[in-house]
Amino acid sequence: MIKLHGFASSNYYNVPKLAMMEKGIEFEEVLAYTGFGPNYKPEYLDRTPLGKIPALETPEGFISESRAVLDYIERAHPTPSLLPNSAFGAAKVQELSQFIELYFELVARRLIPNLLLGTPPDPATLEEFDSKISKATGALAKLSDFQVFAYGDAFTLADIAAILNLPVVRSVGMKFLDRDPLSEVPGLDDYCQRMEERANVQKIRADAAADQPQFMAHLKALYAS
Ligand SMILES: N[C@@H](CCC(=O)N[C@@H](CS)C(=O)NCC(=O)O)C(=O)O
Repeated sequence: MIKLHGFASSNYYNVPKLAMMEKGIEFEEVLAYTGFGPNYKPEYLDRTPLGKIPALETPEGFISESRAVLDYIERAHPTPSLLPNSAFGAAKVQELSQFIELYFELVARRLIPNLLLGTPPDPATLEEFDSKISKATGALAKLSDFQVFAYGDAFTLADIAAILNLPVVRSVGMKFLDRDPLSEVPGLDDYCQRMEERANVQKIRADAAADQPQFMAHLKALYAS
């Protein structure tokens, strides 16, 4: 059986997890936190070379990088597909997914340590977050109107990217700028509400909430040693 290594409060871990749940693939979850090295599961560096979560264990070996993991899942288990049939549609879904990851998630990620630890962010980093997110927010409406799904008339990888990566942008904005930087995106609030009603998304959220205390305890123990 396929094994997914990582932890439930990681958004990147949840990308292949949600994809496999939506496809009805059976898989085993193997708990592994970040911080692989001399003090914690050093063997993982042979499985996920930069020590990133997630890693997918397949009968042929390990795959890291969520984008590659998704590609494997889609090819190994083509139905139900999480990509439109047409070449153009599939590319548009990948375009939107990559847009969200590069211009939202990776920008917000720099402030996640502040969010987790409750420390004040570096003012220059916060200013950069504000200006980059406001530019990306204006552009997002050109890629999706967020009517029904993020792209087209079915649930796709673009929905997975949106559901799992946009909330952290909101959390960073609310915490450090006192406003939701995504509130102006037409259709997005209703779309997010609809997506949160999906059973698999609710399971992802519940698992993430349940993992949070253990993840924080892991970080404390790892970085205190
Ligand atoms: N590009 C990677 C990013 C994965 C990533 O950054 N995962 C986080 C957990 S949410 C992580 O492993 N952080 C620890 C680190 O970067 O050393 C992917 O798409 O899988």
